[in-house]
Amino acid sequence: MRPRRIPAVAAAAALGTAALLTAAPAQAAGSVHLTKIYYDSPGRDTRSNASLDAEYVQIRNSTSRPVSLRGWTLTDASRHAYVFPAFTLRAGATVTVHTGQGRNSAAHLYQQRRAYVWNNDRDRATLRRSSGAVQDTCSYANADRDWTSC
Ligand SMILES: [Ca+2]
Ligand SMILES: [Ca+2]
Repeated sequence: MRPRRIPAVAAAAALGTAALLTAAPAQAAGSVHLTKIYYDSPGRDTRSNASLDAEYVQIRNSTSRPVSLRGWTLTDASRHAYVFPAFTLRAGATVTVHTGQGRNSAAHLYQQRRAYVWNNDRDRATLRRSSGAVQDTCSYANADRDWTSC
């Protein structure tokens, strides 16, 4: 046994093994995940920038640490891809990714598109890490509604 482990063992003995085990779930890491897709922006779809920006996806960081989204991607079922710029999503924060054009801030990112990306009837959002690994997905198939929770 390495000397470094001795304090941990001593701490476990002091707290009691049960206390140590039950403490683990309370530290559940949380995740960065999709929470909402507003896929049919209010009113007629005129492709105005205001209408494009009223179409959006929200992503939340429920972990206790900031997460860099740089190089992450958000794609639809037709593989239109948005690549995140240098951006850090703070712990507990939500970022809204608008379809149209605008100026990025701590809470709002813009895909800078001139056309809609989230279909009004059905689509699927996939959030991938910079490694390409799938972080989360959110699908919908309901033209009677304008948005979905994920
Ligand atoms: Ca609409
Ligand atoms: Ca689409």
